[in-house]
Amino acid sequence: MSVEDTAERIQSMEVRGALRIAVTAAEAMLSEIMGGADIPSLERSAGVLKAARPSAVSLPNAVDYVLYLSRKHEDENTRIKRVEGFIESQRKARQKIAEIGSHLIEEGDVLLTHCNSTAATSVIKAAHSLGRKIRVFATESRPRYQGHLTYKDLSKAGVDVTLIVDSAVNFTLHEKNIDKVIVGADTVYVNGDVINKIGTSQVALAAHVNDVDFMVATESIKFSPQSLLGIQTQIEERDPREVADFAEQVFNPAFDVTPKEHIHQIITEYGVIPPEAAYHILKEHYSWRLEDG
Ligand code: RI2
Repeated sequence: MSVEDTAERIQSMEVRGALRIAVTAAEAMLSEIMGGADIPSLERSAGVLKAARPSAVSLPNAVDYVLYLSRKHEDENTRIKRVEGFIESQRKARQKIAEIGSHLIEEGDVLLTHCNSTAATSVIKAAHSLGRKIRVFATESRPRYQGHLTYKDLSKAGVDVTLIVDSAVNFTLHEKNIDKVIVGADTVYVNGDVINKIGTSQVALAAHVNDVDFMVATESIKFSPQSLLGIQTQIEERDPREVADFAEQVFNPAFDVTPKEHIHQIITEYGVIPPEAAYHILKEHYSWRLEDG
């Protein structure tokens, strides 16, 4: 598929979810490399892909890493191998998160999740496949109802899952004795604050008030090197018609920022870290991006 088509599928959310966006964009760049694209044309493709969605840092991280590898390796076969290796490393990171995260889910746990994070659901499914008896409450996640995907995916895996409307979170937390909240991330800042689907910060606030653990499952590719430079990620505002087609004035932000004070743990492929340790992940694994511009 062409770079333009891939960007369009990401923008329209036909391809969505922070990791899937990143991997799909890297695959589009890989096709270009296989077609013999030179560095200037790869740079152009990277620009088109990065503009598709602004709030998931996994997208520029993946695209820029493919560019970095391409500049570093002139030989086409080596380039292809390295980019394929990078894409494979993302699949492995996901497996590792599921395995590590499953240790945090205990027998009898009642969980709540928001939106549709395949990182979060992979943790839940891994715990379920270990035989833990768990229940999950999943928010619908207006306006695009990604929670329906969560419901279908977890049901299919045999997990006991119940759908709730977004505004039922606070009530459900205490009424259903939720033990833990687990969500995904689109971007993790150097200070440990997390950007995720709109409403996540309200879920975290309610969890904080109800003294419920709040966990974020995320690959390190969603950590923001730009935040080391003090640059904030743009919060995407989407088409008002996603919310209502009759209203003249609609504000439709797709994401919000959950402060680190409301996050207990971040589950990454490198282990479970407190949000404050985001700095170390960035320094160790993403300094190439700052060097490369
Ligand atoms: P995974 C999604 O954004 C949600 O905010 C979700 O929590 C996050 O990406 C991470 O998704 P959108 O694409 O990579 O639905 O864990 O706007 O699947």
